[in-house]
Amino acid sequence: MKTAFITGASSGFGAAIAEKFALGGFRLVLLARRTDRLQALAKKIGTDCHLISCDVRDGERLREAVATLPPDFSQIEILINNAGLALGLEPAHQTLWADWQQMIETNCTAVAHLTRLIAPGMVARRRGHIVMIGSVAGNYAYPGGNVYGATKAFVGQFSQNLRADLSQHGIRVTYIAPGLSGGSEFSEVRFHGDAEKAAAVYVGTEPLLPADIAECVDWAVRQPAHVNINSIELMPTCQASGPLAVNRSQKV
Ligand code: NDP
Ligand code: 8X3
Repeated sequence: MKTAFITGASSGFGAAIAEKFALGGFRLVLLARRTDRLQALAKKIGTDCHLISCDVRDGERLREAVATLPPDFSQIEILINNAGLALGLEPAHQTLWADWQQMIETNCTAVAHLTRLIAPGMVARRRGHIVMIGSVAGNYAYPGGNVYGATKAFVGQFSQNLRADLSQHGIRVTYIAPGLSGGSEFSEVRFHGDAEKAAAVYVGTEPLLPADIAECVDWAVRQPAHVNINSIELMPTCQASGPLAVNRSQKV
């Protein structure tokens, strides 16, 4: 039975990926801060799960959690770097510095750290697949995307550079960049718990859902071992990238 390690499994994409993988017969390591959510998910999906309550920004705790994986869960075949967040949609000069820091620590530093902790075992076994959840925000600029988009661009470039190092060891790396997605806590987190503002993001749209992202991840990891899906970008049909804009209304 293969073991998959999924970060951010307490909600949204991570929980949907866990459900999909459980159907596929994976053994799961599920990580998030909210233990009660992880426990409820493990009960629902009914597969073998090892739960890790951890803030990924706590480097010492992360190291300890990986070092003390029970023997049945210690040979990670698939790592899903999914835990992440956006905070704020203000223009760059009006954002909270603490929000920028939290996004960089969660979306960049912790992703790099966990990958650094898990990759050596994959290399030693010559088996493994690292899946990164990025965002269209890392591929296209939009007002208010500032540091969030930049953290996801980091994830995209990190994925490519990992492949450059790890392909010779038989390790696969896939970068998945979803667009507008509902059915998760993403927007509520982004707007610091303002449910009305969060709901407004999806008005008049039919966004992607966590199950759509789980479907892509599942497809990518089920390819034969000689096939590496480098990247997938998906958007809901109602979304498209906008044109380059020239602001002619201001004199500088
Ligand atoms: P959710 O807010 O529903 O899920 C985020 C998950 O990340 C939660 O399980 C949360 O768990 C976990 N998490 C956040 N911070 C930490 C932390 N410091 N330590 C441990 N776990 C943490 O959002 P989504 O499912 O929508 O987002 C998942 C990923 O997809 C993110 O990386 C996001 O940037 C990306 N994404 C989202 C899109 C969207 O529109 N929804 C589109 C494109 C990409 P807990 O709070 O319990 O710790
Ligand atoms: C989430 C998608 O467009 O809100 O990463 O940045 S978007």
